[in-house]
Amino acid sequence: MTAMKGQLFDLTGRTALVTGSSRGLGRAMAEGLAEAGAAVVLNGADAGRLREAAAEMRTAGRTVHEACFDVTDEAAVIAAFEALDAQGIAVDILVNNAGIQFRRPMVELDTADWRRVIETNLTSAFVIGREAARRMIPRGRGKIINIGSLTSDAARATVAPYTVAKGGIKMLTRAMTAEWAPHGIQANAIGPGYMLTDMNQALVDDPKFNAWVTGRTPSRRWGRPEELIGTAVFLASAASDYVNGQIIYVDGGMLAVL
Ligand code: GCO
Repeated sequence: MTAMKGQLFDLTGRTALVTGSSRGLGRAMAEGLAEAGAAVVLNGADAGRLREAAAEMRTAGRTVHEACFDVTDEAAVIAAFEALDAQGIAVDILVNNAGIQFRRPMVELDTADWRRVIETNLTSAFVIGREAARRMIPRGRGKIINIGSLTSDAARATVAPYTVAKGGIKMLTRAMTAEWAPHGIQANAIGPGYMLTDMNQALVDDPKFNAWVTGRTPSRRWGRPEELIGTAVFLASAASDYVNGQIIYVDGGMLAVL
């Protein structure tokens, strides 16, 4: 049903599962989706950190559920969805955000580390996307937002598994569109630029890399996690009902300019 004009970005009555949302980009997006009216299911593998984040959001008046699982543990993912089913909690919006970084030149990279990054950053998005879609398809609607990266489109030395995984996220998003758009599901991606997160703290603290990011980015600065919220709410809402298979870069213009 087409939303009335004033309700295009309103997420009231919807529930969003955001993986890796105890902190960083996932936490910022969970806060933003809640601000737009959604109930949120916070996810993390660390029970203490998850509980703390949920308590902070509840104190702010948000409707928050907790789903503690490691995104690479398929059995735990399936059990988490079954637990949500049992509580009558339907995931209307899925944000596949969880991810790790591992910086090492390929000639020094152990295959086990390669596999760990691919499993966490790409395969988990397939598994969790599949579990969400199995429940969205009968409802005839759903929103899936996969979190890519600048490296979905451009490579940087020493982050090969991350780059390959994020390139895969872009194409997985299109594969989801190919199979699930006919069922009323919109699958899109967000490509964050260099954002101020714990994962990037080592880069921020490196004067040379920091100077490269601020010089190479047309906006001449790092991005802030909360700067993803507008795009996340857009892709989670009725405003994007005819947007499918896209990746929207929130990168200060870095990918657009040589
Ligand atoms: C790196 C960074 C990047 C950013 C982001 C850029 O080592 O280059 O971790 O991968 O995190 O993905 O879009």
